Amino acid sequence: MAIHLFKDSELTQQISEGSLTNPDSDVFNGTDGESKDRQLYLANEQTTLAAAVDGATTTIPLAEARFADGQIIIIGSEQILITSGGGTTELTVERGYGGTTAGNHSSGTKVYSGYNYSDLTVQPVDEVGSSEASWVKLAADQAGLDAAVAGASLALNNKAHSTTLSFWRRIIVPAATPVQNKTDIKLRLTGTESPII
Ligand SMILES: [Ca+2]
Repeated sequence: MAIHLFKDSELTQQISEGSLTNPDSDVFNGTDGESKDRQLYLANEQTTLAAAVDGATTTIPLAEARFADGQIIIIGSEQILITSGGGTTELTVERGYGGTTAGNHSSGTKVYSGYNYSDLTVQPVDEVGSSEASWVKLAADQAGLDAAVAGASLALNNKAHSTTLSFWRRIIVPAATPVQNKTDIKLRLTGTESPII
C-alpha cells in the first residue's frame, strides 16, 4: 500500500517496514517494568513539487523520489498516471488522468499517492517465539489507552488521500522481563486501497 506510519505529525520520520532502519523504538526498564506511550501518524506517500508545472508538461519534478511506475498521483484535484521515471525525482506522466483536468501547479504543492483507504485497522503482531503482542495497547487518543484491551486491534476506518490519521500506542513491559534489543513486536496495517474515482 502507498501508505505509511510516521513518528511525527510533520511526516519526516517514517517508521521502517520490514527492516529496523527506523523502528518505533523506546528504552524500557525491564527489571521494574515500565510503559511508554507514543502518538503515531498514518499518511499517504507524499512529497512536494520541486518546481512549478504548467498544464501541458508531461514531466513532473519532485522534491523526493516517492512513487513507482503505474501509480496514480494527485496534485490539487488533478490525477496523474506515472508512465516512467518511478523511483526517481523526475516522473514522465499522463496528465489529467481519470477525467480530471490538467492544470498549473506551483512549486512546493503537495503531491500525494492518489489512493483512498477504507476499513483501515492497525494490529499488534509478534510472530517470533512466544507472542508479546499483548504488551501493546492501541487507542484513538492517549486517554483511551487505559481502557484499551491489551493486544487488540484498533479500527482507523477510512482515510482520504490528503488526510493524516493518528492514534496512540502504549508498550507495557512486565516487571522482571529481559528486554534487551527486543525487536519482534510489529504493527500490522490492513485496509482496502482504492483509486480516487
Ligand atoms: Ca515474541
